[in-house]
Amino acid sequence: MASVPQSSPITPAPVTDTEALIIGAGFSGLYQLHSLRDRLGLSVQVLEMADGVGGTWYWNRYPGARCDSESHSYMYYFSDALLKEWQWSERYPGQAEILRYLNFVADRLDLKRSVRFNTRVTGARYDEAANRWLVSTESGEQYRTRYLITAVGCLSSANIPAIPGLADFTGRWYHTGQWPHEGVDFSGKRVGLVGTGSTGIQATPVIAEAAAHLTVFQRTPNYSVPAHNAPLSEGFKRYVADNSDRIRQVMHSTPNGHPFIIAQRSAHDPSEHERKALYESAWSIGGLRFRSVFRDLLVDKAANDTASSFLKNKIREIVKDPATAEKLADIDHPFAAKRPPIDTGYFETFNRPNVTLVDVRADPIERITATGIQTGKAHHELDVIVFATGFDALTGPLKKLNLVGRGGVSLNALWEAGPRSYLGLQVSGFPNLFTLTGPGSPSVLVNMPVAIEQHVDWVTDCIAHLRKEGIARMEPRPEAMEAWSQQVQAAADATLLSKVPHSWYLGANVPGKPRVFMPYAGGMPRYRQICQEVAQRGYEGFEFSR
Ligand code: NA7
Repeated sequence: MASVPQSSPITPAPVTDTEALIIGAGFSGLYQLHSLRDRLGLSVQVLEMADGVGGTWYWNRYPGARCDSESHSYMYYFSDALLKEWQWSERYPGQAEILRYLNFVADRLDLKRSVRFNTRVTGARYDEAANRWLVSTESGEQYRTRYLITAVGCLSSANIPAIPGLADFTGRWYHTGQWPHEGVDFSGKRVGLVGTGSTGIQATPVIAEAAAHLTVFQRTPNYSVPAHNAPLSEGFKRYVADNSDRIRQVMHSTPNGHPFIIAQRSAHDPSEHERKALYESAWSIGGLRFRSVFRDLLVDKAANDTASSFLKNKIREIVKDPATAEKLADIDHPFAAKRPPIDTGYFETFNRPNVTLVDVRADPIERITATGIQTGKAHHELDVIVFATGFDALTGPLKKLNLVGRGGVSLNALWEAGPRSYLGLQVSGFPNLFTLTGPGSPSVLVNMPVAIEQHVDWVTDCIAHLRKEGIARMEPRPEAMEAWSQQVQAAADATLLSKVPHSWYLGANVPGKPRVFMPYAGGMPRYRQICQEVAQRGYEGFEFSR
């Protein structure tokens, strides 16, 4: 019999005090750290569960991982010095280059000394009497902070589908958002890839090159526009270096924060012949710019139909087998009403002899077996399964933090019917908690660094204001939060975005998740203006206490 241990005195874990605590060391956490520590002079602790900086770009190392924003817009614009010192190599930055960039910034601004790596936050509770947040970590550390800032990203909680039998699979399986650092050797392997969102569309051509055979399991077919990725010319690099003010100004003026202007014309304006020529030209330029060819593609279904039929015809032109082409082109939602992917040879990949497409909407996956995937009609023998099945977007990463606010109310309980926030920045009942790129802010609908810089600058100015005025506590009034939630819904309803029932913007990709449109679709300039006006009117809608 094991001896009963003598009762030993329980030593409470020492508590580390800090003025601000930031969770996450990706794009937003790093800039927030710099702003609070180096501009306002606060003591700041960042907690990061990875062993390096990078956030999304630390985890998403799957084959073909690349940003869909053009490289010269996917960087910080707050510092001319940083802008001058960095040059991208390609039109779209690959994962490894983005990670190098974020490490460059972190080193250049000496940020890593304020980051505790390999530290997963497991809970944070607001202590009302002390007006402090108590943050605990997986390894039992405790932190006490006045300001708690979540910088956990929007797409960082992997959605691994609960398909029966996964535990029986004798091969290897991976989720694209948790990719092994050493990579995966596909040579000689029969690979199954589940999911045809942006990630699946990026990974398919690269895996097909390496694997013996690739079977793509498609539930919802998707549009895709060629990225036309290429090394940047010296001329373009010079243009970027000489025009950063102009590029910043364009990014700040467009609804999606990208460095291109949306045309003023309607898709109904030109003749059919001219419209086709405009789409052809946009197709040859490629990328997310395709959307900017007409102003009304996201608000007018008939206008959108012209784009979607052009893109479906492109699929039929590219894919040689008519049955496969039909499965790929059988798209049931308006173009760009779900996140529009861009690709490098995606549709062309289905012309390879070693690639098969399985339509799991017509023939659903029933289970995973020891040796593959069983659909209703066939068993697909596989050595490796890749889940490109996306994320529990926006709310998933926040829910994992187990935040408990005033009166012991948990955020997870409060958001059971869907997220509610004021400006996507704060939640009523959670004083001094700021949620960078949180649900209710433009976040994933915008080129992320633009959204992040706006949020961080607003939060930094706000904290400076609280300190200057001697305000101890800030949180939104419940009625301001309710009104903003209605504005978020109204902004989505004014577009085609909220009309797609199977979109992750609505939470539809995660079984049981409430269907609430999460990001603010009113555009970044409008959002920026609203936030500015709120601050100028003495932080209208927020409650302060001393
Ligand atoms: P997405 O866009 O959510 O795509 C996930 C894909 O996986 C999509 O095709 C899903 O089909 C599919 N999926 C999810 N669960 C299943 C199951 N159970 N069976 C079959 N297929 C499934 O995630 P991504 O990683 O591609 O992109 C996320 C964002 O990252 C992207 O938008 C960019 O902003 C960067 P569905 O459409 O739900 O029918």
